[in-house]
Amino acid sequence: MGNPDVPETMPSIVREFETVQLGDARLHQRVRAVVARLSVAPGESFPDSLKTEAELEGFYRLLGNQRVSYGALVQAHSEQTLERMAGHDTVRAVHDTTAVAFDGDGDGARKGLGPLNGKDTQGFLAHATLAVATDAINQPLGLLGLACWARKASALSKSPRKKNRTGSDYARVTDKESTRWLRQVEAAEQAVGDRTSLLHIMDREADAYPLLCAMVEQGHRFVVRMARDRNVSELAEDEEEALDDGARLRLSEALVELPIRLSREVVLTQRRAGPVPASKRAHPERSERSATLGVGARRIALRRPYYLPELAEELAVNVVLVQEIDTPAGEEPVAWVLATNEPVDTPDQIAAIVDHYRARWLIEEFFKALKTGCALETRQLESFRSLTNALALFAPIAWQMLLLRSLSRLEPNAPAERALNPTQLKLLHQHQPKKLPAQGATVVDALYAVAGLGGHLKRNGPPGWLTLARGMQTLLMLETGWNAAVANSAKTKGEM
Ligand SMILES: [Mn+2]
Repeated sequence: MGNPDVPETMPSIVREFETVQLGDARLHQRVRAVVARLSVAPGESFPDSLKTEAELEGFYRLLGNQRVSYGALVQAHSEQTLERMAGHDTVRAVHDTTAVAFDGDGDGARKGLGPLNGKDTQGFLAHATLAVATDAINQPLGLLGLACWARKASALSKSPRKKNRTGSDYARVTDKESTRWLRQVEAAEQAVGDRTSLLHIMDREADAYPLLCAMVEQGHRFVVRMARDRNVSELAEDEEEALDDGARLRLSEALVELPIRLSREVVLTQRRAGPVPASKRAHPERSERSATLGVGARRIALRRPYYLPELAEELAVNVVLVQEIDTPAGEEPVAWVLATNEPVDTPDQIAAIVDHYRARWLIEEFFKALKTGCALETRQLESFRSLTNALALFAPIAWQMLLLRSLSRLEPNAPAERALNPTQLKLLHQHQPKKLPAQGATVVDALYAVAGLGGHLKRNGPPGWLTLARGMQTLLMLETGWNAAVANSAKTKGEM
């Protein structure tokens, strides 16, 4: 029934941890018990969702345990992600970094955290790789990787020395954050092997010559948004070699008067301004609007920066220019320059590049689900180890909420059975009969019914992560109770 790519029911979170490897049977048992409890209450604080003192005590001990690491916890979830990728020819690996921030004052410094880009905040950075299907609904399949780190206090970019640093100075730094992109690309490729072809999607942070070079050389497929107006060369007609001097120019010059090969109508989502001026420039505030995008593409050679003499002198890539046409007054026009090693010969191929990049928003949503829905940033945990362990435990729960919302947005008329299991639908119908009819309910009905359980009012527009998480919590509690009751009655009656 339905699309074979989409699971018939929401999978059980507990399954994500069945394969967790911590080298200690009692720890395994503990992790599974904790996850079973947390999936019932993703938006609650720990003390509310873990009822007894002993459980709470044990939970903090678990998260701070030297033998529990977020890597091992995420590994188990990633193995399930790999299984969900079966049967997909190409899966996007969407990479991005998010800052997990905590107020610097109040509870005092947490162990192992570092400065972030805001004032009075401490925290850590999480770099995630989310698998996203190339099907009609961009189904999120789960995490393929997660890396967390805290900056050292000296890394704060306020010092004039760092501000005036040149490209060649930076090239000599060996442990810079940008190397995480390639490390995670290689880790994902290795984990996936040849069962599926990965296509790596990255935003402007990933516009680094060494990374692009490595992906081209190793044959890893990518679509990366470019941040810099690089030096480029025209390529000779028949060969992958740049023409001699004289043909050198800036990328922006090479894209002037690029013929528009296709145009697309898209809805641009609302975006709120970022917390600091720098991010306001990079991500200006905007309200939701529909836009016409004109798209052109060409092949060109990127020139190696002078401070990286050990790398290839030039790098042939395809460049796709996406530009908004007739932008309304007062709005910043959309303009993306995407670099890719995917073909751009036909309008369909060019359109595919735009679709791949637009699927990137799912990782932003995943981070929102993780941080807002699971109320991660307010949890009272005291160290880098316990906070990153909590993040890893919540990752599959956030993924599950993302799956429900993605289905509702992108295939609103799909039957509700595609997003929720039969028990959940039965219970939702009992508790929200007007929102979820017994027959013919859609995934949108299911979304509003779940959000309704979380206190959401339809006149307030689409539900946010918080109400959705609260509704999901109630539904999972109802389901757990229902399952317990069924198991109990089966026992007494000696049947089923
Ligand atoms: Mn980013």
